[in-house]
Amino acid sequence: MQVTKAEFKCSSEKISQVPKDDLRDIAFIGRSNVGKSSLINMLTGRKGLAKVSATPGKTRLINHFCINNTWYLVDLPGYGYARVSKSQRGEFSKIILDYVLKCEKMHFLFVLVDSRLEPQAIDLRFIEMLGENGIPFGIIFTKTDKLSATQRKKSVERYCRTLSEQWEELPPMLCSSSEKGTGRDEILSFIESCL
Ligand SMILES: Nc1nc2c(ncn2[C@@H]2O[C@H](COP(=O)(O)OP(=O)(O)OP(=O)(O)O)[C@@H](O)[C@H]2O)c(=O)[nH]1
Ligand SMILES: [Mg+2]
Repeated sequence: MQVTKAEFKCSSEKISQVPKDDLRDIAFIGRSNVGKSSLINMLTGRKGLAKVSATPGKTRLINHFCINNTWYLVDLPGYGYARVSKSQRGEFSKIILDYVLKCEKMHFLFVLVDSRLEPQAIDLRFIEMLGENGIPFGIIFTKTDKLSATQRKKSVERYCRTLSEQWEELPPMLCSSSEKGTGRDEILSFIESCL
């Protein structure tokens, strides 16, 4: 798929505010700082479209970016960083859970994980929650420019082994580097097949 047009549509504090059209959402979630916003910029070829920061917790709202006037890329706040307030039970904020579990626009979710790290407990809990709720998702390994080809392969294999302990069938998995543009064609083709 070619991205011919990418524009910011809106930021929503809650799911009642997301666009009320029938375009479908492809969303990115993952730990704060994993590279969700950077990946949106890389895929759209628009550097400043989604706000990137070296400080975790940059994205706080549900951000819709309209692609080719036909679907949305959605940038979500990260989990695992901001201290959870008393009113927010559990480790995933209400805004994330509402969007992922209740928003009807949500068509497919990519869980981004840092390719350099061993499987993180919080990501595994999030993935388990998706499985229990039948949410369609795939995994994208980010920041692969920081690894050699061998290290990257080992990292993906390690993730597969960990997930195999719980899952009979593994989710789709893709690799990316927003720095180098790696994975762009594969991710866009995958999204095209989803839509
Ligand atoms: N080397 C490298 N750095 C990256 C890559 N993607 C993101 N980064 C860096 O990682 C940091 C976080 O990137 P963001 O895209 O803001 O991460 P995020 O997941 O949107 O973070 P929150 O909005 O805080 O949840 C920034 O300093 C980016 O420059 C990548 O592919 N390679
Ligand atoms: Mg972000």
